[in-house]
Amino acid sequence: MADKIDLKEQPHRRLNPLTKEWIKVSPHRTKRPWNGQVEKPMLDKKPAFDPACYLCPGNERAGGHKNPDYKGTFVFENDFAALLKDTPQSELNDGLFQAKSERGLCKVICFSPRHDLTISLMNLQEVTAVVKTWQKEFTDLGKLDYINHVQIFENRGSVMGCSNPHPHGQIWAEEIIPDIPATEQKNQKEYLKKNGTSLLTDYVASELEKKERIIFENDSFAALVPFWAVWPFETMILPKRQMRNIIEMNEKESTDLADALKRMGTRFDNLFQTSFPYSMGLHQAPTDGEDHEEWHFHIHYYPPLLRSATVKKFMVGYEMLGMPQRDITAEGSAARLRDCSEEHYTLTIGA
Ligand code: H2U
Ligand code: ZN
Repeated sequence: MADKIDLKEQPHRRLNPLTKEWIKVSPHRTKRPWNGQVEKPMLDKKPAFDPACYLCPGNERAGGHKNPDYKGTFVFENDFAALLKDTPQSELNDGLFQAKSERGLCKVICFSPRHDLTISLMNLQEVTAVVKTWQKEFTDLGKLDYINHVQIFENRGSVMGCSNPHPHGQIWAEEIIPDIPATEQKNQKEYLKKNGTSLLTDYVASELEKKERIIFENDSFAALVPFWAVWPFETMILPKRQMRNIIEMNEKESTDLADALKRMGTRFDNLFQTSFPYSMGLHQAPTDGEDHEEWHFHIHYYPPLLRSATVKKFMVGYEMLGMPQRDITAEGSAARLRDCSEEHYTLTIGA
């Protein structure tokens, strides 16, 4: 093998140790200077209450349910749940044709009664209330004997297929551990067995030392672009100390997580001066009654945007058939997000 690889100049691939998948990086293609395409900042004002929104307080949802006049967060069982509690256990076992019934339940969480807010525009106390709601749901759902995994997530923006701008997230709680957290678990277990320490606890500590992919930190959390990021502005929020799930956080850590969520959201919105679309979600230890010493909970953000509020990355062609690829490096993306202000653009340009 020749000299040390030049991650800034040479085409290369990087390993994601959580999934054991590779990402191809072509940094030489970004020699042109960054010209963060100038588009008009998005300043459209939404109403604080929308009579046509099925998530606003007091409004009617599908099936005749009426939302209460809620003041903080509000949780309800999804009227079109993808998983049902009373599915009978059954399976198809016919050679290449395999199927199993799935049991679970789905909930929707309104983050705020205000139709016009997002995590980045809510105050710290309001975002802390979202974190506390996640903790309560994780605790309650995790106790159900047929629930072994609780997936908390937020899907935001019309390009992500989310049609309702009212700030909300979802929870899918189910019997099985879905494939992605199951793979992360397998690799965290293997790492623990080999090294005697937790993969992500070691990872966050060495990123904090290296600094080049860190976006910001507070006392309890670090926000970074992972070395193996696939999406141009993919990020992670990781607790600095090992915690298997969000109910291991103390009061201070819960507020610090809210602080990190708000700051991450604000930097994202400021990057292209738009209400930044993404899918984000928590990965935590399963609620299957096992110890899970290997787990270090974390949040993934997967935003689709590449160069501006309207130019998104498509995973097509070679990527659909071969493997994912990116031009801008994780370090370049981290630098851009690091340069973003933590004052929301709509508040500073007089919207
Ligand atoms: P997204 O917009 O993030 O996809 O989620 C909204 C969820 O709200 C969606 O899963 C549910 C949909 O099933 N929903 C209700 O539970 N009741 C309604 O009246 C409309 C939508
Ligand atoms: Zn609404």
